[in-house]
Amino acid sequence: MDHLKELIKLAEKDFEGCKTLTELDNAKSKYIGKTGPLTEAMRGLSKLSNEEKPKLGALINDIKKSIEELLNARKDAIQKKEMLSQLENEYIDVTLPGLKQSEGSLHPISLTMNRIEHIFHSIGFDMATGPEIEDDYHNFTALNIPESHPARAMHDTFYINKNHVLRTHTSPVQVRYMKDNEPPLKVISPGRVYRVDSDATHSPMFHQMEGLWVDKKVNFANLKGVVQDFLQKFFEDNKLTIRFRPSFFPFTEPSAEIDMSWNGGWLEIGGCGMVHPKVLNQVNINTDEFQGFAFGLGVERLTMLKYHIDDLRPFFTNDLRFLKQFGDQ
Ligand code: 2U9
Repeated sequence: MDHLKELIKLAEKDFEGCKTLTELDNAKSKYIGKTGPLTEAMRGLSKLSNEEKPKLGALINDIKKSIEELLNARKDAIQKKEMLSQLENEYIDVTLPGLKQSEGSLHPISLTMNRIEHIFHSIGFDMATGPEIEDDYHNFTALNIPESHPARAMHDTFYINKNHVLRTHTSPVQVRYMKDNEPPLKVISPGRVYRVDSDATHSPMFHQMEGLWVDKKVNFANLKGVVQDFLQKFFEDNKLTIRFRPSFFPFTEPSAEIDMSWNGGWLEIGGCGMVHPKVLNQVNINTDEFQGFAFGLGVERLTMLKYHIDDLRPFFTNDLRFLKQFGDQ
């Protein structure tokens, strides 16, 4: 009997040492499991006299009850502790402001391209795109830049192979457009272009937008009107004026650089001219009937002026601190 009473103390000590419910479950089977000492003692009752049987039987039941009480108490304690640590570790401060779902934002160059497309669409221009890998014919020959013409060297071309280049301008898109569409036509071609050039103010990949209007009587005055109208809308400044400075491009004649009024002075912003008759002939447009003008603007340049950015490099380094500033536009 003393031996059985000892079990209560042993179990209490054992249960105290259990840190988890699994440990406690393992400890429990040592005392009140099917092979535990109490079950064994119960089986042994049959060997006892009728007088001893009920006494020992009652004692075994009492011990079992005490051990079960200890077990339940320990179980409660462990569960409480687990709950407290869970509350502590998985604490949520419901008064904290919610985390903002980040939506990303458009790249400033994309914003400018969208603005350009929107403005030209509103004055009746279609938009055309084309391949960035071009053949020699569409990038050069059709634009009155034949083989060995010095302008080819001027363009600092990336060659893919003998006959293919990364387009040095978006003009080949307009060559293709004129082949596929009958005049009159009004089209812009914004897109990536490539030149072997890399320093603080030049990137080997940059963006251009070119415009082309071919009709029976379009002239230099219309060209000036379209470019000025676009720039006024783009910079949201209806006092902005432009001026032309004579220049040379193989694909336009006459040709001019475009300057716009800026901070009390003039700033070069692009080039333009009347499309060279040789270019129109290449795409079977009758130059007795039709003439056209074309212009080209640098998209990075427009973006830098619009958003007051004084360095070209952040456009290409993908630093989120820079890009995030254009989030809500
Ligand atoms: C066709 C015929 C003629 C497009 C033109 C320019 C002048 C020009 C520059 C502006 C800034 C390139 O990105 S930039 O450095 N472009 O100066 N572009 S005339 O003339 C064309 C286009 C297509 C069929």
